[in-house]
Amino acid sequence: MSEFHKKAEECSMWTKEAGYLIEKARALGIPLAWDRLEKQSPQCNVCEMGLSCAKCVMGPCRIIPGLDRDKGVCGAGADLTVARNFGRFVAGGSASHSDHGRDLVEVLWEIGEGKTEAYQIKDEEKLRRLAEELGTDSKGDTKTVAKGLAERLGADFSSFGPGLAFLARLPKKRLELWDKLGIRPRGIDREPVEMLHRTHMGVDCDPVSLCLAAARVSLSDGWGGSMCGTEVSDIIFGTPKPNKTTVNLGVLKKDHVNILVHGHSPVVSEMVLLAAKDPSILKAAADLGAKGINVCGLCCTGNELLMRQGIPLAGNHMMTELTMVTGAVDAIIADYQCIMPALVDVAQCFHTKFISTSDKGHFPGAERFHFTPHNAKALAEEAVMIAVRAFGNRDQSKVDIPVEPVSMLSGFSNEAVLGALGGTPGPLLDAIKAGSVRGAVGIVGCNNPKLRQDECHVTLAKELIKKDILVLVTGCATGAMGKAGLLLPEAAELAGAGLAGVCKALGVPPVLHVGSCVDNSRIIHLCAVLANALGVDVDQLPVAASAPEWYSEKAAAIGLYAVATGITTHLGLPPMILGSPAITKLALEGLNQVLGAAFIVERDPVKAAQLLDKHITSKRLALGLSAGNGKEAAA
Ligand code: XCC
Ligand code: SF4
Repeated sequence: MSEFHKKAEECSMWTKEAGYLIEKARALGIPLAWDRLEKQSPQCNVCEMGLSCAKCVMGPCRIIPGLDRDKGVCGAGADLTVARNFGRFVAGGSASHSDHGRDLVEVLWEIGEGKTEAYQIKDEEKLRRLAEELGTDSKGDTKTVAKGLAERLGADFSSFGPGLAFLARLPKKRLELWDKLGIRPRGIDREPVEMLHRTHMGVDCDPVSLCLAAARVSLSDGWGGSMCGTEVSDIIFGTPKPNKTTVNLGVLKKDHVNILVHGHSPVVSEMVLLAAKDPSILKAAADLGAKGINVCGLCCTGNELLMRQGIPLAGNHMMTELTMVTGAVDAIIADYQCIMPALVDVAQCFHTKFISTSDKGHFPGAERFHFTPHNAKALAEEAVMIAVRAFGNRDQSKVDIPVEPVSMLSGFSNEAVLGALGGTPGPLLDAIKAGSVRGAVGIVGCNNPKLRQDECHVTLAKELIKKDILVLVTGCATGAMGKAGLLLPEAAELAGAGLAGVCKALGVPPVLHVGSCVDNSRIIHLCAVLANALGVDVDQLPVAASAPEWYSEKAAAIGLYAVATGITTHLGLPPMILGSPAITKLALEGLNQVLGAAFIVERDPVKAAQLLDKHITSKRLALGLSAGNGKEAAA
């Protein structure tokens, strides 16, 4: 047994390469997230329950009913404290996605104004199609159409616009329900700001009202900011088409300059990719002995490049620190979100340069650039040159890339999926009706060091496809599925007979990669398309969502907008709401009566798959369809 395999075997981590690199980091005295988690443990139980509050300086308060501390100084009890905390948590996630979406709309506007040369319209057809859908000029010259569309979407961020443009995609019944509940989102910026206001001491003191407001905030993200992010990114950088690429740490190349792009925005990473093809920069790399410049992705900006350009994915959230422990990473170029501040410290233990690119995301100790649509090209070239020079300082004797890359397919935009089916949702609906595809589950999101890395993602997906449930995957779940080989057509072998047959006929995997975190908007859009085609509301579809290893505020926003859209959502870990039995009950049961969907919390992925299967079966039966997958007898 090789040294690598021995160490990996001994290690308790899920992925072998992670185990190996964690050991290596420990030997070098470099602390990682798992070590810091250990030092933080046991974590504060009051915070975990959502019962601590530091929203004013009469506090901080800990609400501990059993200990005769049932109210904060202001008089807020457990339910209100949990609701206020959860509202702000969701507002944080929504604001992050939506501010990212805004960046794309701004670039589109700059293109329309003729103010940037660096960015162009790659998908003119989608530009015009969207302009027509949203009722802006779709016939003029490209710039006019781009400007008109950008201004229409820009108006959705304010409070005085005509109302969120993409809401027209929803079934009428869902919009009527939102109006009845008062949760139709009004402005993309307005909703999170209003949540900050509502949760100030002495504003909204009704926990249920706050929970409904949180749902409205999340909808401004899913049907607003995130959808802008996805649709406009497609217009500027191209709508994804199926492409073959690779995933895993093994995508790093010992004889190349290795650049990892990290964060979320394609605005920067697409420019880095272009700069890495510049002949003069390639020559500079060759002069230092490099065979080329290898740009790979991390996290969601990695997913963006994977979807559109087939750029290999080096890893997901919990792999980000470890990439540098290979000694092979020359630079990490990062924009915003999910970039652990620890990365700068780890980089300093190696020759790796850490470069930050967003004016919103400062990382002390990093080389700091401020990318704008005007300087993007020049700055990307400068950043890539920093990586090239770092390659010159790399100690090749210390390079240690412990695994080989794994092949995968990416690029399953809704356009690509429906296009492959002849342009209409009909064939997909037929497969669902026939029971060969019994339903679909979107597995989204992060890793969390509290869980065995990737295990929940992979186990859940395998269990679901076995039951003829198609899986759509986004964000950091992608790295997990890819490494496990589930993003290849051959994985159809692991699926039930019905799903396997469909996958083989179409040559697609049973787990389809549909993009980054903001691209969960593709999933809710597809659900709306299917519901409209069937003439039902979204909550009647045999679909569900799952975030088995989630960690971030954004994941909470995604989960909530999925539920508010009518899609029951599984979470591997509970949000910090357990301190309020009333709100917990609302989340797990009550929402079913209100929205036709609710949360399921289950840490064990096998049990979670059973619960999701049960949910899908009940939706099928309610639609008058067979349970499918040989379940008729049981049903
Ligand atoms: Fe972040 Fe989007 Fe989560 Fe990954 S998956 S850890 S949010 S990068 Ni969206
Ligand atoms: Fe305490 Fe109320 Fe202030 Fe929160 S808002 S810190 S519960 S006094």
